[in-house]
Amino acid sequence: MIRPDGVFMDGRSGAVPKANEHYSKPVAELRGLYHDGAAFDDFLRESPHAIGYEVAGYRQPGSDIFFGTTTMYPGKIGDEYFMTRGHYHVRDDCGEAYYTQSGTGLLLLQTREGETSEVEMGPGVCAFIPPGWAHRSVNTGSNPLVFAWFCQTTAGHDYGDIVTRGMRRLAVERDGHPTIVSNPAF
Ligand code: M6P
Ligand code: ZN
Repeated sequence: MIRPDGVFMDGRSGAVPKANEHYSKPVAELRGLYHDGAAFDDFLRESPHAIGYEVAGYRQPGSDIFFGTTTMYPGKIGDEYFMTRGHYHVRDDCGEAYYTQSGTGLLLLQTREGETSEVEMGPGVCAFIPPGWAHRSVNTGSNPLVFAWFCQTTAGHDYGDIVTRGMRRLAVERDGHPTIVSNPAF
């Protein structure tokens, strides 16, 4: 029998002391994701070791659900805000929830059929990601964006389409404000 537990997730730092899965994603590994390749090269020359985001997860073997935090650092590559890679779930019947604890951001979503949507991320807002919708989070603020996520363990990450084509819409800064624009390269 799997035992119940109480898991503290720090809403400011994203720290999860009981997490048993962690990774840090260096910006250097996100080549090709940002629309301005020259700005990406400039950024890496200045900050070759910058971290874009960190993920901590709590998973119990045999359980159907797992959860954790994502901590996204603030920054931009050219005019495009720091973001996660973005993925569909391998299982088309699995959604997810992102409960923002601190910071400000945007969640970009799209379906394989070509629909798009955005959800504003801010403290106390729980984003509902329905099955079938790819999702990418973007930190549009000047502080870390920390959110808790809750997902099925068997959902799986499908990056394929997004790695090769990008997403249909981008979150960029225009006149000092976060703005959603069509991705000219899609
Ligand atoms: C959230 C969850 C994770 C995901 C992470 C980073 O923490 O959805 O499953 O891995 O964001 O997103 P990505 O894998 O798209 O870079
Ligand atoms: Zn997901």
